[in-house]
Amino acid sequence: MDVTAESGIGDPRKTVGAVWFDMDGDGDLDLFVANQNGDTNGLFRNDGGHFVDVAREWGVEAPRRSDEFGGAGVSVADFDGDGLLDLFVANYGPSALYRNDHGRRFVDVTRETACCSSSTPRRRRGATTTTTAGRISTSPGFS
Ligand SMILES: [Ca+2]
Ligand SMILES: [Ca+2]
Repeated sequence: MDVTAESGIGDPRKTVGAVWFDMDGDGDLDLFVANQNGDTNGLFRNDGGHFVDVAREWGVEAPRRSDEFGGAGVSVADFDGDGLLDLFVANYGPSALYRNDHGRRFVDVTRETACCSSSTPRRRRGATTTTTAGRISTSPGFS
């Protein structure tokens, strides 16, 4: 039985990425959908089995995008260890990292965390990276 329409998730926007997670800590799974072709993202809060798009209120809508811009993939992790699941959106265009703010909204922390830069840092010639007992260390090379 297809419950897409009656659940509230039925959405005509084009997408390629989605992730289920409990964004507000109420014990049920909510759904983030990364959309394409300049469409805004969707964030469907689970209200007793019916879903309501709260992307704008929660700060992950990403409006005013060009037609070439879109979300390509999403992942969820508690990157700052505060017990709340945060959201990473890989985009065609600059990607975004959203910190979960007390299970009430997301805050775009892409810039302050230096996450997702489109430019690749240049490494000096001869620099080496080693992994010892799970720790990664990089020795400076020569210029
Ligand atoms: Ca929930
Ligand atoms: Ca967190």
